[in-house]
Amino acid sequence: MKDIKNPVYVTEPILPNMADLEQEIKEIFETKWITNHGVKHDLLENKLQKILKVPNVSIFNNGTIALLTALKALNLPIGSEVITSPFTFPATPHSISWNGLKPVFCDIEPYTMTIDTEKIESLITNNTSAILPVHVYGFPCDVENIDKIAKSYDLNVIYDAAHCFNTEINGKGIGKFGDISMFSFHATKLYNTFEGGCLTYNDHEMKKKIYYLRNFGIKNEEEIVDIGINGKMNEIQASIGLLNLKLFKNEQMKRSNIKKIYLDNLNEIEGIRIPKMPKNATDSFQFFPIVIEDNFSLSRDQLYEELKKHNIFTRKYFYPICSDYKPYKNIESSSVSNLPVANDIKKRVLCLPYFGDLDHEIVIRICKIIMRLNNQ
Ligand code: T4K
Repeated sequence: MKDIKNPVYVTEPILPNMADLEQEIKEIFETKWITNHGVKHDLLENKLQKILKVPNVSIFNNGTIALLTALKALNLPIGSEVITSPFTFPATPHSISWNGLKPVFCDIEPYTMTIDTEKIESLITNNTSAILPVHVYGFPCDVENIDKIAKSYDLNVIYDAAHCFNTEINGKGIGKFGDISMFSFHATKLYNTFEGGCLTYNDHEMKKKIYYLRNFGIKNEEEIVDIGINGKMNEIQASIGLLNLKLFKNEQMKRSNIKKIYLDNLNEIEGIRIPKMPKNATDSFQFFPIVIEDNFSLSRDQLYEELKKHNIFTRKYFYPICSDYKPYKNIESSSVSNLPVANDIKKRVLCLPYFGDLDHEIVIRICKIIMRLNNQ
């Protein structure tokens, strides 16, 4: 089998056409308006509102600051508990902690790897203020059940939707569920503004609150009305965002072709499970995770190392899980007995290279290597 010469990474960003970007930058240089809610910033917010099919969008300099701001905007009592998934990026529980709130980890279900809604209620106490589920890899959480639980216990719901740009559930933008959702526009995401992110929400009243929080709490030159932060997206980021809006659908189409090749070649391999998108949701094509079962010849870690020898750099998203991190490992909900599924999945999951420009020959080669390793 021919070697893969250049390293293949888990993802590659879409990039705007250089000449188009130069034109955008020229306009910015002419006006000298480079940040603080500029023309391109506002245009991007408007366009995203339509694309994401949501009533309100506020864009940010990155997804983590957006998530911090979402929690702040809801005025959750300091010291109260927020139930979340441990199977996520550090930004999720850290945003809870940075707000003076306490993360409480709930186990995940094994198929979509999102929060197990059957296990949420047993974690609710008098001190619970919110649920922060994660649509991990773009697999939607059980939004209906979460909504029911939140209503019956009067809890807020903030979704970490970092992985599901343009996902719809039953034709509805995924950002319409819960009180607030956060999308990330980081370089590693299907749609990027280099760094960036946004919040989406239904309550129009929230727009002003979030606007102030994003800009130091400044209402006008003489009034500071809230304890805000600097979460503003600058005009270069916004320009990249506007240009990448023209590219992400094509990227999704290219990734869907790559997904087909992976499915055709990996479906038959014993010991490899490929999680499926629920029928009522569209795929964002963010990641391509596989789950290594006991009857595969190698462990996930062995497979990861073997693929590296072939210049294929997969990622163990998400290993370790958040309940393993130093700041969280001693909290009660981090016990392995509370999180059996997350602790099992963290040892089995592997995200394969997945981006539009990935050569189809290389995808086939990756599959063949995996097949050969299983038959050794
Ligand atoms: N919630 C969830 C569930 C998240 O997954 C994330 C971010 C957030 C919240 C927070 O959103 P942001 O504040 O980031 O907007 C990456 C990203 O840094 C992070 O944004 C992302 N999740 C996470 C899943 O992945 P690393 O440390 O794995 O990235 P890195 O630098 O190792 O890059 C991975 C691969 O991507 C590289 O091997 C090659 C490729 N890459 C990366 C960069 C940065 C490029 O081709 N170009 C690039 O510029 O965290």
